[in-house]
Amino acid sequence: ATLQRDLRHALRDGELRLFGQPVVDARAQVVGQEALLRWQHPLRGMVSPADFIPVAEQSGLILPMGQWVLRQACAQLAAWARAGGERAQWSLAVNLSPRQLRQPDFVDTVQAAWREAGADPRRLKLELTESLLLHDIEDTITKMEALAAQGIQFALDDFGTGYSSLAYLKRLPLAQLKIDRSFVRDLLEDPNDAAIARTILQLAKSLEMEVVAEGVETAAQFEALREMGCHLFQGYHFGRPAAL
Ligand code: G
Ligand code: G
Ligand code: MN
Ligand code: NA
Repeated sequence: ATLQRDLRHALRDGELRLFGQPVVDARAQVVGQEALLRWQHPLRGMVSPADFIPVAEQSGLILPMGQWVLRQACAQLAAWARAGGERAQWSLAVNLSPRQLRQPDFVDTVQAAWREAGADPRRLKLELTESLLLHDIEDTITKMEALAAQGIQFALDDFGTGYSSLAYLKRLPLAQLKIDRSFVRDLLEDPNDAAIARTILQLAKSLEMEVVAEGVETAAQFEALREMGCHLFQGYHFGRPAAL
């Protein structure tokens, strides 16, 4: 309850921060960032979203908070574009809660965010989790298609841990699957995890989607995934979440 009250203040008093974690290609060159929310609490210190997102979801605060993240991310994209150089080419991925997508005005909200910031929507990625597929799938597809028509790309986060039906996977306008880090962790020791990673890569290839391997912590994991044909990577081996 105090967390919920504090969270309301956090939004009002500007205690939220947007961190970023690099996404790299097969040459380990940075091609973008994933935006990760942080809460700089005056007494508790840096609070992880794992602790406050569930509270925000329950209270509905996730909606104004998610809107803040979207605006902040679009402002960051516009700033990179103005600065020029390699950053101007970077994409920025934003994590969405299923509740945000269920808002009737979600498409308009996202469009307003990139328009008002002057960001290129083709650099904006939206990350969804499979739990989203539990809700009105037709409505979800309609909204995703409207945003995809603006140039925005979608990624399915934590892939392999949820409820994805392959029938739905084919119907969603997804640009990327993100292999959950639980499969990457023991990739070199556990043949089952290696088989899952290979299967996701094959599936993505036939569906013409990109794959991002998450949670890459060692050069050996990077090498193994590259040999499997993975093109995009994220993890502590390349960079930890840091202030954007
Ligand atoms: O950054 P960290 O590992 O602490 O993130 C924990 C979880 O919080 C991850 O599942 C991540 O996707 C989620 N998360 C981070 N930032 C956001 C955000 O802006 N919105 C939502 N809905 N989830 C986020
Ligand atoms: O659920 P999602 O994939 O959005 O979660 C992203 C979070 O995963 C990041 O905020 C970060 O804290 C965590 N993360 C990123 N890279 C690594 C990694 O290499 N190892 C571990 N253990 N966690 C990571
Ligand atoms: Mn994510
Ligand atoms: Na993930």
